[in-house]
Amino acid sequence: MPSKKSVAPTPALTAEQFKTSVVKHLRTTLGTYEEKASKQAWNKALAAAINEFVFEGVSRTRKTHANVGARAVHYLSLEFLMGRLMSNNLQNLGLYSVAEEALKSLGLEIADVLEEEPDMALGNGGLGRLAACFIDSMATLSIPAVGYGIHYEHGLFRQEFHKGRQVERPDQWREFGNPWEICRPESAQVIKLYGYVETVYEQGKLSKVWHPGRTIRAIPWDIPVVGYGGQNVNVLRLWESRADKFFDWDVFNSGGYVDAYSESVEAETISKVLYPNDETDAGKELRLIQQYFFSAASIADVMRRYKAANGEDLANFAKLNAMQLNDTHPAIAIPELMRVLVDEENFAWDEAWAMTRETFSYTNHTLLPEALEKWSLKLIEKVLPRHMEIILEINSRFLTQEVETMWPGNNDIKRKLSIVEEGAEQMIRMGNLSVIGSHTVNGVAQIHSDLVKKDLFPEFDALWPNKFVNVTNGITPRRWMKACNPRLSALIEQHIDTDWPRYLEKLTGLKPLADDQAFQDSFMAVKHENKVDFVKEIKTLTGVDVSADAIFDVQIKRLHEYKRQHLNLLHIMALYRRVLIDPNYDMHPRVFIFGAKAAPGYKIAKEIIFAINKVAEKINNDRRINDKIKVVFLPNYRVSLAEKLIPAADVSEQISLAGKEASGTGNMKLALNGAITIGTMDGANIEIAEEAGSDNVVIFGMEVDDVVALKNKGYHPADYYRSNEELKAVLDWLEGDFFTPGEPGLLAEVKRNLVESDPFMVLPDFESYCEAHQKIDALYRDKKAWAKAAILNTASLAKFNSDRSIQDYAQNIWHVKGVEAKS
Ligand code: AZC
Repeated sequence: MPSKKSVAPTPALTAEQFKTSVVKHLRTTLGTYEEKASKQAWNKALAAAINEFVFEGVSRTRKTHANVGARAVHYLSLEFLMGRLMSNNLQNLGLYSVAEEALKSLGLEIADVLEEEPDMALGNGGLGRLAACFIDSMATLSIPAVGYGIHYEHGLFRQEFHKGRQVERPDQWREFGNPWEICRPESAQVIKLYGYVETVYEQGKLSKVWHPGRTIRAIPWDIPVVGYGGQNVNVLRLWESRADKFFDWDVFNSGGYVDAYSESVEAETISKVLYPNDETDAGKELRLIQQYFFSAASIADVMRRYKAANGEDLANFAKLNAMQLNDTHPAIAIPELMRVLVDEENFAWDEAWAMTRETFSYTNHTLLPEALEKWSLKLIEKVLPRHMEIILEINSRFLTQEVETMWPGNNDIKRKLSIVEEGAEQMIRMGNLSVIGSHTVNGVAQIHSDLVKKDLFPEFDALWPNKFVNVTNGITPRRWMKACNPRLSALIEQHIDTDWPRYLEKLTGLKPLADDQAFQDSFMAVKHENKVDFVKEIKTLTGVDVSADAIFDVQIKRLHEYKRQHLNLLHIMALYRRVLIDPNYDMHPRVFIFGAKAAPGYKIAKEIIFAINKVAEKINNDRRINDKIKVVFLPNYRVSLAEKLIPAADVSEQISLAGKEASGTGNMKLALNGAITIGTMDGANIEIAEEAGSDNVVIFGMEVDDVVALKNKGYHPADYYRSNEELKAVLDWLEGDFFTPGEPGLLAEVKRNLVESDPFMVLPDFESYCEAHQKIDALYRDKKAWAKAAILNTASLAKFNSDRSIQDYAQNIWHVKGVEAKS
């Protein structure tokens, strides 16, 4: 028998004591009482009871880190897609069962109370969720770290479907307050914007003085991040913008009521909304200001803390502070640190530059050209005049010193590597700025990191051969298994140590059980129970009845052409057509489940959502097919919905065009919970196949080299349309009114897009995708083989623990060590 070690020590607290604390908070913090309290009040009272432990942890961790003076990480990210915090905090504190029992004795189901918490959706998708997993892992590994971001009033929009079309509604996550956050007005910062730069010549020295046109206050809100085991509690510090002066009393008193408010309204706009664009450049002045606002506030905060601990001498600043740029969004932090060091701290340029480069590192999350941010030089000059000068200085030194030395006289290379892109309008390339100003640049899966070097930044790689590294993404097993899949967690704990959420490699202990009939049965019974639960969720959300005996085939991610939800749709239509042609068509019943939000301005993505909804409506109501196929598009896909769906998934759709999905992390969550991947050789799918074994994933489609070859040869989608009878039939189907009775042509745009341009090569992969689905069907019908493959997926996924990713960053990029908080 393995020892039943546990990392999460249950605090010496009985359910009875915890109940007393919850009731005390219900009365004294919430001002209500047991007979009258709503579920929401119970939820807040529970949060307050939990916070007694959480905030002690924050103080304990702060004190330890301040005393030790260890090198700390600052994770700068415009997005943190946190989801709900309560269940995670309970799990990480080891208080979950105590809370469950306490609530039971009060006549409450913990699941209902947890359900009251709104998702904290301060992110769009992969990049934002990755940041959330990473801060969980940093806290768990006791790494002194702060996550820095924006305290958006409205997170990612709430999605509704009206007659099958996506409608966006504002997110209101803080409408009734957020029990987890603390405002820290004592650490507020003042941020400058606009204005002009004055050159001053004093005592033989030139210096620059920025006279801002306006100033904004940045107010920090701290959200505790509880590490697993509860000992170490880091914080996520999110900045809110406020007017520097609340409003102008003189204007107010002379009757200008509205004008008096206008400045504060404008200032507060900065942290009003999260840009809902995923992987596309927003290109808006407000977005640039958001980026600068939080970068500048964060740097000022890091400086303040450094000086409080070490005094005015900044000699050790770069030794003690690492700053990670989560994509190029915070890249303006590079010239900001230069500005602070040179203009405010009087450092010589070269010294300041060495410190800056020693401080920053940058993670690239995508190769899509439209996502590589560029800002017009004129815009930066207007909003941040001093930063524009600094960027030009960085660029000129880089080109005339480093590039010229390596490639003397080569203007083509200079043009390519320059931070300034010449053209009708001069643009600032934030990617180039990030590479030049960082000591290390990483991609997020092996293939992606290789492509970053080979295709995106080959000359930079030649110039600095050791700058580019890979850190494969990961997910926190605390949220994505322990908390979201209690049945599976309980089952595996019968066989391996209970500290697996901390040491995920212990899952390999399940491998010998993959062939064991009894374990297979239990494993699949867990999956079935999870599916039964989710059947109810589907009914509530969509009104559609589905059977838990069908295969649950799941595609959940942002809606983007490169992710190819429409390839999934074409296959569904082909299956439907086969069953219509032959009612005895032999297939195991399948439920296709989609969850995806489209950027509000992304037209074709919204058309794809509409097409899936229309096809779903038709299929779900067609008696002829005998419930063999069901299609559901779950509205408002978000972290908390993913937590319910992932444990119930059989098949994981990871079908991006090879070379386009940098990594993917949903692929890891689904595989860890025992779903079989159907996927292309893209992103982390490749590494999942390596770990789980190629027999236990179903790979199809073109690989990166095939894609390049086809592009070079000249890709003509119409050739594929014409030469495959089934493909032609389903595409033509989109044109008539079969799926939109009485309204022909409503779905025609999806067909036109595919037959006329097909930028992500859906059609060439169609046939091989259909074959892959045949394999899935055959495998599922072989119950033993399926169970074995599913178990081996769960047992083999330890590599994708975000603790491992963070250890890689800590060792190879940040050079930091964990420091366990002590009471
Ligand atoms: C995503 C990538 O598309 C996804 O493949 C990756 O897993 C994730 O980042 C985390 O690294 N990218 C984004 O969400 N956004 C941008 C701008 O790349």
